[in-house]
Amino acid sequence: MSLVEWIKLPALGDERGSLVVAESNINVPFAIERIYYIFNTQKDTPRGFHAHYDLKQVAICLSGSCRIVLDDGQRKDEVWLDSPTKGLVIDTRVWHEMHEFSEDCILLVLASAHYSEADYIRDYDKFLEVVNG
Ligand code: T46
Repeated sequence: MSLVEWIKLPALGDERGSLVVAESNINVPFAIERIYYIFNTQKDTPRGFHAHYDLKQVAICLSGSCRIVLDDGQRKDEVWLDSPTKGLVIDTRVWHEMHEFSEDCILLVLASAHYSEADYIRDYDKFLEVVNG
């Protein structure tokens, strides 16, 4: 089974432009406690390289594109985030990496909890121990 799960973010459009709605427990599968966004990135400088114990997230590329690697310790998937109408679920205990940011990339992340460094697993061997025992 694929690790890739998208949420529905249809553009409500008219002649004035497009509007997208993300709502807690409606099209976002958790209550949103925090948002953050990443920009001014560099193509050859990847980010991420961690998993979270409890945090659930949805990542949306508002502008530009980047490639996301998802890894649950058994399977690995890769997807391109390249549209403000595509929301990628990053589940708990999934190692994730963001690569190949385009110059204009703005990556918005909706998160299920406030920031806590204690929730990060930043070492890949430790991650494998946590998920595979
Ligand atoms: C994730 C991916 C998709 C804070 O102080 N508060 C925050 O809410 C966040 C998200 C970060 N920070 C600090 C921690 C670091 O000193 O900002 C700095 C950069 O964070 P980090 O190196 O973790 O950034 P990324 O891009 O590797 O990872 C981020 C999120 O941290 C992470 O939860 O899943 O984006």
